[in-house]
Amino acid sequence: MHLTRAQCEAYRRDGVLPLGRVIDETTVAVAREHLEALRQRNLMDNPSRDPERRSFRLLLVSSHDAWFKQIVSAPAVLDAAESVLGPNVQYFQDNVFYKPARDGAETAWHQDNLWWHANPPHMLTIWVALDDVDASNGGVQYIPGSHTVLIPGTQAVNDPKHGTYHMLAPEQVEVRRAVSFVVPAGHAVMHHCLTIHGAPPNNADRPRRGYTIHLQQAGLLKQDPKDAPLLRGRMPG
Ligand SMILES: O=C(O)CCC(=O)C(=O)O
Repeated sequence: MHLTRAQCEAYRRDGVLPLGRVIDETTVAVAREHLEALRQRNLMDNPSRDPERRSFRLLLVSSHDAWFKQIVSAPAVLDAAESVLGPNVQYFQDNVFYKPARDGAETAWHQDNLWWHANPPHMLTIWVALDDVDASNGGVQYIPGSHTVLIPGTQAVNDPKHGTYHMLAPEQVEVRRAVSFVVPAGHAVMHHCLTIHGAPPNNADRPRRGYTIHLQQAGLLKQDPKDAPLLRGRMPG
């Protein structure tokens, strides 16, 4: 189902919108099995800067396991994206952020367009919970209305896989304005590529697995459709 006018307005105003359920419980259960198989294959890295805490990450999940393409193309995912990006929707990436129980690391505050350089910034993320997620197990926090401008970060991160980049230091963020959501497994939250977001550590006794689908208005990043397939509508030009 496409978003209502009120939901579209809320997304345009806040840069973040809870979507409700996007995949059913059976699909969640199978997704967990597939993720575990990927982890057993040692495909996930752990970019945590804290030696005491872990944060398993895998980029381009569906290129390692094509089963995930069915989540990327789930009608509720594409309907939500189409409602705000327009009729032509193209894949960009799908990633997983797996914070284990008790020692899951934080995600520093950042804006996704730091890496994507989308201009105009017509890209978004649909963050799909594969566990019941809330503030206690490291639910993502967002700063509503922060999606108007890219802020140069001051916190250098040396990512073993992706080199050095600068995320936002907490003092650069209006942390007291942060919002987070209760996101049951199979539900999702959508955010704009400039919305400031981050996540606290997972100190709970249950894991926090988030599967992220990153989508663009078709043709925006000039990628080869072999790597970034069109999911709805047509390519421009
Ligand atoms: O799940 C997380 O901790 C990070 C997710 C994220 O950065 C994103 O969805 O863009």
